[in-house]
Amino acid sequence: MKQVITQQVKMWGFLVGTLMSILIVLSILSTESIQAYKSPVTDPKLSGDSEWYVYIPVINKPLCPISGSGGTETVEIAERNASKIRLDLKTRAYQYGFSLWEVEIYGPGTGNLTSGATATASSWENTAYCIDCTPDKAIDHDMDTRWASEFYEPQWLEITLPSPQVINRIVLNWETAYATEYCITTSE
Ligand SMILES: [Ca+2]
Repeated sequence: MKQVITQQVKMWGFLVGTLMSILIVLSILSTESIQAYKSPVTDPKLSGDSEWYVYIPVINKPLCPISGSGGTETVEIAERNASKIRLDLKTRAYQYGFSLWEVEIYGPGTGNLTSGATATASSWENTAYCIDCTPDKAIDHDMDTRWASEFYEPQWLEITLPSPQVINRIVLNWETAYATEYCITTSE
């Protein structure tokens, strides 16, 4: 009997411990996600203005969800090294696809970093309404050309810079077919 009670105590102790660990991890992730979008943090490693510093790791997780309103949208993000920038487009404003005239990526004090970049996407439109609206049209520095997806959701667009860069701002120039909700993920 004593052995059975001991086993049950161990089992419940394990379950409670596991549940608490999950809750702690979820709490940390939620807090950091909000901070990354609402309150950009400068990585002190990059500032070089102090010999001593507390290391703050740049957590590279999705900025999500972001509510879109179309037109030109500027998304300020915490400084981080990135060579890939991915847009996960969740919901459409209209029954057509998603479409972007241009995606601009900036770092502190830099111009648009997409020169020499490449782009891929989940799909693109090639119809009489939008001929060869391929992903590269979103980074060709031409506001008269655009990438457009096929007419379903979700979709994604991924941009690869020629080399990792410090970035802190992404500007989306939407055609009429914008995303009402999307996420941005960066990686080195
Ligand atoms: Ca363009």
